Amino acid sequence: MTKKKVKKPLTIEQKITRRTFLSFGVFGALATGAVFGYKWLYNSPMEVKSITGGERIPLRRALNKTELAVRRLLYSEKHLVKTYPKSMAAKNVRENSDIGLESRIDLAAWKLEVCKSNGEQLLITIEQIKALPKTEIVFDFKCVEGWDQIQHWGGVSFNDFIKHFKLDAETRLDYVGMETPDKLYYVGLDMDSALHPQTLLAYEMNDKPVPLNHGAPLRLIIPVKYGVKNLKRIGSITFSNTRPRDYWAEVGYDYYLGL
Ligand SMILES: Nc1nc2c(c(=O)[nH]1)N[C@H]1C(S)=C(S)[C@@H](COP(=O)(O)O)O[C@H]1N2
Ligand SMILES: [Mo]
Repeated sequence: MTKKKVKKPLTIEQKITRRTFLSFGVFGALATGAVFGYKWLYNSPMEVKSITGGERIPLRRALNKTELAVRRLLYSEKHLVKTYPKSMAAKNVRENSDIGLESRIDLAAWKLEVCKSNGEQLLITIEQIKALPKTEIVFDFKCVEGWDQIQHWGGVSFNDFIKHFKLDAETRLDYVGMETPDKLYYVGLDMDSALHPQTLLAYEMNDKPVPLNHGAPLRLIIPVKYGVKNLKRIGSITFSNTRPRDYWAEVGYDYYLGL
């Protein structure tokens, strides 16, 4: 029979020494990790300046993912923007900036370009869009510059547009990008907001075709966002998992700009 070796209990001092040793070990490992992690981040390439204000790519990627996750947590497509009776809609609709509207446009030749993520491209006429069910909204349009106005818009809901043109697969991506035909004004939208039931591709303002200065022949009306995201004169629509470029985010405005 072998004699069982009885383990002698550690003294208090021994326990303290051992814990101190362990603590230093863990602390050392964490510190080394932090230093290498920081060096790795610091040596990582910068993001494309145009997307948002100049951050290391891995950090921006983490920030963007966190933002999407938080937005999804807080966001509900059931939360509708307040609407008003038509009689309250402004007759003299305010006009803000006109970037991307300065070049001449041949309304008869205009086609909406939709770029699918598989590379396929759709060219859609305004007649095709007007043939879809019409949705109208009267809501308080808000510009970050400090004005708001109750306005009446009509068009096809983005959801109906997606369904009709069989773009459901694209909606699994994180973002939608929209640009003017001359590419001078452009916005990026998170998919949830684009698919919000009140988001419209509008071709009517106060029951008449959208005037040139308000974005003829087709503009975006996205009531869950500030005015800047409501792109006038849409030329193209893209879908992606990376943030599309955004005119005002490039100079430091919040990318999301939700209300
Ligand atoms: N193409 C284009 N769309 C645009 C803008 C612009 O300068 N160019 N300005 C935005 C801003 S800041 C606002 S407040 C609204 C104003 O739309 P409105 O001119 O029809 O009032 O359009 C948005 N869409
Ligand atoms: Mo604005």
